[in-house]
Amino acid sequence: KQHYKMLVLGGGTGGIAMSARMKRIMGAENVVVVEPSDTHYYQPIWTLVGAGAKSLSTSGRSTASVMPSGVKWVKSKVREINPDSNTVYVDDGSKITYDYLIVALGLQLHFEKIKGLPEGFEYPRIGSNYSVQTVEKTWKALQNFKEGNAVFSYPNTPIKCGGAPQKIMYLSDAYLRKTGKREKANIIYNTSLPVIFAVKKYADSLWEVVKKRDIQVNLRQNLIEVRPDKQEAVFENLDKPGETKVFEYEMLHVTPPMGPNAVIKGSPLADEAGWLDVDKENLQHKRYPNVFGIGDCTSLPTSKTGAAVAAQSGVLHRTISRVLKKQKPDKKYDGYTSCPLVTSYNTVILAEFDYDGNPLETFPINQAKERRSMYHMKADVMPHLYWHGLLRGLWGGPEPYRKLLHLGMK
Ligand code: FAD
Ligand code: UQ1
Repeated sequence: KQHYKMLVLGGGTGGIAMSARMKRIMGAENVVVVEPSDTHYYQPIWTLVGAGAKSLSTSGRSTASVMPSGVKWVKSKVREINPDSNTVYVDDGSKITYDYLIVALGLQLHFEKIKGLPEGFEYPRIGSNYSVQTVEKTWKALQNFKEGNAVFSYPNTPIKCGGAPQKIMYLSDAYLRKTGKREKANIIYNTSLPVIFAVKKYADSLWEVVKKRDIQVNLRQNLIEVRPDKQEAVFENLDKPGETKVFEYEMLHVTPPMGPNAVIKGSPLADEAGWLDVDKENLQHKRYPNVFGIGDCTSLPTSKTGAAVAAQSGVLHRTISRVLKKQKPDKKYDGYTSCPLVTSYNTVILAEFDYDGNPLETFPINQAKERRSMYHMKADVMPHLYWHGLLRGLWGGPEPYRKLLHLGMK
């Protein structure tokens, strides 16, 4: 029988960051992490891998190397969570009991909800930056582009990193310009959303970018089928049920539908939609006070990103410290999230905002402008901040720096 004071489910961004922090509070011997994967991926760099600006191998490190030393790693999948008996059942047949539970299981990709996928990825000219298996196919499709439509989709579900479906489009545009093929290309962004970006300040800038680059944006278009043998993508018009449109493509980038982790969805921890039902300010579960959540698996009504996980990790650290001392949580998460909108091989619009969609910018400059400095931050600084800061429980988001940098500015 295995019993731990602190059980962490998932060894992705949130799970590793929190296990490092929990080790600091209670000692490594009291912490266990359940994670089936041998490799831990820094997913944000896949945007640049899909565009040939970074290699896939730079995105992964062994899970063993990111696990805080002394913390127990159970290399298996969680099968069932029973919060009424503080028990988790694992795929290898064992059961683990806990005093406190942190759920960091991420979300699930649903390529299979698009007719013709995932089998369609066996054909060329189609890729997706959203999975390790398909991200290099994006780069192949881009390199093989000769002439025709380059089509980019955005699904009709919540997704992680809401900007990523269009970042690869701007990079593709830049690549085709660099290689002299842009004149033979129609670049088409078909999004399920009624807007180009959820926050108006950045949406205004992005509309300028698409206008300047001659990119076609079609709102409320949802990818429902891929016919890879004919290089056709079928979209439904979400405002006119039953109306579909077929786009021939020379290149297709798919952002798959996403949804809650099935293990959470099938447990008493889920809200109606299947997300982990946590308090939006202190990240404690709404019905089970010894359960906490972080990241993409949660019901937190903000855009799902690693930057959000960073800010959440600082708040959750504080919440759990207080709960362990039988005190009330006091630190509040404001919904901070960030999306470095890569608009070319050397420019980024750095979107940062809170629950209310109000910009919450770290630097005292207008971040809605395309900037080289912010590209450098995304491509070269962020990976270090991730591996050596966030994963070691040392980076709780940029809030202190924002406050410092804005001192005397207002
Ligand atoms: P994850 O890091 O996905 O971890 C979930 C973990 O749970 C995984 O390790 C998985 O193996 C494990 N797991 C799943 N099911 C089980 C189970 N049954 N049992 C045990 N373990 C399980 N964020 C940014 O901040 N900036 C960006 O620029 C950015 N760009 C992105 C671009 C792309 C293409 C993608 C895909 C993501 C991007 N993100 C970005 C988002 C960011 O990577 C995620 O929001 C972040 O990793 C979420 O962390 P998490 O811990 O919630 O989930
Ligand atoms: C961030 O904190 C973070 O986590 C390490 C990211 O994930 C990769 C980000 O993309 C961003 C933009 C931030 C925010 C950090 C700063 C310095 C603005």
